[in-house]
Amino acid sequence: MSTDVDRAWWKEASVYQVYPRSFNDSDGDGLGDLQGIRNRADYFDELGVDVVWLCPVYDSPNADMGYDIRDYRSIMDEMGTMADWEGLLDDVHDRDMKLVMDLVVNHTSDEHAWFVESRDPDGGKDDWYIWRDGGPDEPPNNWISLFGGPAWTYDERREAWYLHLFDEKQPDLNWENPDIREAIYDMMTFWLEKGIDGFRMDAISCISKPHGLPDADTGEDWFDMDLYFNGPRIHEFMQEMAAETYENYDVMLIGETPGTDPEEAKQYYEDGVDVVVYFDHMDVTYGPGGKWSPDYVGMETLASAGDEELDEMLNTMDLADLQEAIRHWDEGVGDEWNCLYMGSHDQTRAVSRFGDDHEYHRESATLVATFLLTQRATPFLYQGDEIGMTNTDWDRDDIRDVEARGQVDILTDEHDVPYETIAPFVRNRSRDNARTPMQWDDSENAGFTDGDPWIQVNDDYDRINVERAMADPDSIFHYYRRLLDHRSESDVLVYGDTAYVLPDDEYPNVWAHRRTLGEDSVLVVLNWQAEKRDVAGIDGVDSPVLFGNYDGQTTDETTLRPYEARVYDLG
Ligand code: TEU
Repeated sequence: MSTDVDRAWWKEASVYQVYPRSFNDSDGDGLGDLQGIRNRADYFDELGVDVVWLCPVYDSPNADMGYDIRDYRSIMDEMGTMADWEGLLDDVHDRDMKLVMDLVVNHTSDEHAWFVESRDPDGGKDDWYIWRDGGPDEPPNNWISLFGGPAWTYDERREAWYLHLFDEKQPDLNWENPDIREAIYDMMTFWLEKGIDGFRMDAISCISKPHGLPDADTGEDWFDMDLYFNGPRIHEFMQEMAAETYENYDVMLIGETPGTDPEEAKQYYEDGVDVVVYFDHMDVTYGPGGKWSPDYVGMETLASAGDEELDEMLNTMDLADLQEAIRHWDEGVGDEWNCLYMGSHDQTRAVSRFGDDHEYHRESATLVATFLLTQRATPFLYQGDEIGMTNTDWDRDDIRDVEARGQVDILTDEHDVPYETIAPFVRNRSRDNARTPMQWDDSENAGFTDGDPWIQVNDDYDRINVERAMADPDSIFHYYRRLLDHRSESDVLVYGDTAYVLPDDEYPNVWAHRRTLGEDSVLVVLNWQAEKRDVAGIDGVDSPVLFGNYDGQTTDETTLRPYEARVYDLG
């Protein structure tokens, strides 16, 4: 084992993301809650993760499921009480794990007391948000929201426009105002003093807005959102935040930084952020039109396509693009560090997106696990991906995601497309797919709740559930558990440098990379397809297999089976 590495606990750690609303309901109201998470605290330990990141549990009217905060210092009623939260923190710490909290400070809810006062012309907080005067028919600039539709809403009470980069119920805070910054830093210190182990900083690259809020460039079918990200004062704010809040605490800082490239990321690292969350590897499955564009495949093609064709259209991926995304960040940040996720509460299910959620469900989910856990990056697991939860179909009325709802409205109302045509988009794009209740067992509602779940349960829960996964030593769950365990013992898997070996034309749909640290070296080969592939020509495939997702593999057998993943020990 080499010790010549720049060690940090948050590099060696694995992070497990909990979406509390959908994790476990203890009181039968159909919504997950803190006590529900506490009841399952041993589960984290059994899986072998080190950090639990909790999506927002603060008081909120839930227009964007907790990302619209009404009160930063209290817990949402449906989730429980501050005492429950403190109990959870203890439960996590008692198991030698750490707790990271979401920090949503680009915006608040429009029901936050600050905004209520800000709307009031005599409220005394008139410049706590981003307001512009003007008639009700003419928004101050051409910006559109990241969720679709205009980024400005006219407020009758104040007779002015306010900016919201996200939903209209999420007004953007005015970070130019030192009072707001101080109020946020106080709030952050409040949580740090409670003993949390880090923040996941939501949309943090959006907090500094360009001077004068100029119009964005547009074309016929595109809109340049670059103006929204990494504004002129971003690093000044980030440095001030570090100095005023977390600098003297041993915490993990995760910056969610849409619109950021590795060069920019390095500046965040200098500011004090430990890892930034990037999206490039998620975009590789979208195709040229992006996530929701109606021009993506053409609605007519979509309407007439069969299931298989649809799946191709909506979930295509070229391994070369995936490699470019990963490599861009790995090489781009140099000696700094990355994190990596294959799913989150904002994404669709990893196995449905990157694998085959039918025939090769287990094989492809474990291949994705192998990919995730063998990169030079802190791995983030999203709840349910460790048992291979899948995307599902959505009736229009069942959609809960504010983004998906907005985009569906735009497509049906402005582009006149029937919902049936868009439904495959919803199955393959909507964030609701990640938010269906955690599938604990095969009892009613997958063991998530005794009441009416707030969002539909995926009906594959009789097959895909925790109880079943834990009872089967070959399950996806146990594969994750073993590989996590392996990674935590392996300096080369955590700190080793990466050499990108494949894909290339000779081995279509095969991924390979090597990790090397001093004398230690491993080779990861992933047969990312339903066909078998002989990989005899790849240097190192005659070495002993350290790890793999098929039973009975032999090292002299160089043909990889469907979605087979192998990690070879090169010595
Ligand atoms: O997401 C920020 C962000 O960049 C989103 O545009 C993200 O790309 C989108 O949700 C993908 O569809 C964060 C949170 O993770 C998300 O859940 C919130 O809705 C959003 O901020 C607003 O707080």
